Amino acid sequence: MTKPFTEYCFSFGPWNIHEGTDPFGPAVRESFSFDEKVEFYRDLGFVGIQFHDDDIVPDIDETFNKGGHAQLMSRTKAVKTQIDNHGLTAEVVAPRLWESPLTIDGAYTANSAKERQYALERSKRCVDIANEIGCKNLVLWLAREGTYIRETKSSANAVGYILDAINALLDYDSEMRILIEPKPNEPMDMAYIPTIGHAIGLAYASDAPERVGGLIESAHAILAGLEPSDEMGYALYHKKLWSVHLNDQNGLKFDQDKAFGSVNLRRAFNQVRVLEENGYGRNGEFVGLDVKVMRTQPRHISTKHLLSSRRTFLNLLEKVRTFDKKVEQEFIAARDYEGLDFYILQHLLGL
Ligand code: GLO
Ligand code: MG
Repeated sequence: MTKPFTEYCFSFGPWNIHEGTDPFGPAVRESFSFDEKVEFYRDLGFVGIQFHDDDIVPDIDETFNKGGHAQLMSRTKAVKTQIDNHGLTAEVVAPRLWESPLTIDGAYTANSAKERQYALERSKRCVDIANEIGCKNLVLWLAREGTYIRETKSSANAVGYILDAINALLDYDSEMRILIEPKPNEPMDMAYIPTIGHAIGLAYASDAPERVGGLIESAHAILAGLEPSDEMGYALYHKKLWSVHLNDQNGLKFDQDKAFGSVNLRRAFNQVRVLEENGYGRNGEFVGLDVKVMRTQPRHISTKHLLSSRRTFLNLLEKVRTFDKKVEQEFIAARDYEGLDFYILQHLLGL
């Protein structure tokens, strides 16, 4: 008999503990160093780290130009020892392709061939770093693959460029998996891969469909005007939901990354429900959070959003597991969806 599933593993990224900078104002809290952040994970109930390549090797391009591949690997080895010592795992590594002066016009879809080449080389270095840190999941958040005005690029060619990059990475390492994290806008006006359907289309078109999947962030789905739990269900059906970034979003505005469930508890309940009912986590998938703390929060209590998002997930998991399926089925059989609607609200309110 298979063992009942009892424990989800949680992850977050170092950027989720931050200084409060926004487009209109500077930092309001002193930074925590990476060494300090690593100390927080276990205490907050997390075992996985979502990395960017340059979280592991700061100033990655300069380091590579000066010390070459060996320098990247020696720094990565040191971080591997450090996280091992804390009992932590690298869940994913993502090339940060949106900060370099060479990715101003996009990375894989830049109009300049030289810039596209940089994006690919940087991604290959990221694969090397992922391997060295013991991780087989490469996340591609395609931040600048899109346009501010349509006429600057060809959307059809852009899809081809992204696919070429994915194929080149699949070929570069025959074990690495690629997780595409779609987002419809921000920083771009319009992104080329806005939803999980677009991402999964690319996966099937790639040279190794079994190694290309997706990562769904709640806020990104909401910004696309979609229901995050249905986006998750779509990817789960295709066996391509390999990570999630749970958070919340209050309407169609900038990407807020609010604490999970803090805007719409029922929407959060439905995300936990679709994950739990479709076996998410049973093959080692992490419950990732991508949440920002409010700018107002004093530094010494600027990790509460992580603690509370994780607890909200677990509280809602309890709600999913204690939901009376028999009653649910009775309402469905009678087509009494009004009755079911109210029953759910009562359940969520603990009544
Ligand atoms: C931004 C994205 C970003 C990614 C991260 C991982 O909107 O959600 O935070 O998740 O860079 O690649
Ligand atoms: Mg994210």
